[in-house]
Amino acid sequence: MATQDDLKRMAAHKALELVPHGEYIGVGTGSTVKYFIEALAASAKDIKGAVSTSSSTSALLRQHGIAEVGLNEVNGLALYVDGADEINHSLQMIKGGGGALLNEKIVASASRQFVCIADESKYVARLGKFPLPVEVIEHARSLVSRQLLKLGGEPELRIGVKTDNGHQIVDVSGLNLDQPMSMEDAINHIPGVVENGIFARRPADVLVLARAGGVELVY
Ligand code: ABF
Repeated sequence: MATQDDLKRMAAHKALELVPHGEYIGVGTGSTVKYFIEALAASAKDIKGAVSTSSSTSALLRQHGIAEVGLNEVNGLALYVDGADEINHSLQMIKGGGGALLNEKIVASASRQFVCIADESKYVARLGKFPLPVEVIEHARSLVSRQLLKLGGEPELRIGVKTDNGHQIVDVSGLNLDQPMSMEDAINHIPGVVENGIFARRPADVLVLARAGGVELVY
């Protein structure tokens, strides 16, 4: 019986087939991405370098001898590989459980192809069971939380967490995400919100989905 970790590893390995030679790629954050970095390091893929999305991913790249480059040093990226907390059948996602949503959305926006790697538990018909991470400026946190309540959410501060960019995160339950693009825009228009974890304006281009029966590419 395949464990969730086995499935994450299967998706990560399959994603290697989509990595072009001789290009810069973006690399996301999380445990599925950790398996991707390990597989990339063990493969013969000769990428030019990787743009990281978090200090934890930078440490993994360093540990595996994969050259890291800054986003300002490249003119766009061929490919971005990252996990998700939830992904729907339109390949729109909730991300940010790992706290790296701002850098992930930045690097995803710079990439020509977004490859999401996930086990079947992340593949959902409707987004929103996973509480939505929202990155906020600390001194505006209460103001933002009141606005999120008006949108139907129940915000909860992620205690003791500061993002790599020095902000706080509130995790918002109970939002209706049936119109994910509208909600993504509405939340980002609240003064004090830095970014939110709805990836609907820039969804994934392909999902590498690992199930017990095997791995499939979903477009
Ligand atoms: C990351 O992937 C985050 O956006 C998301 O929280 C995470 C999923 O983590 P894991 O791969 O560990 O399930 O990009």
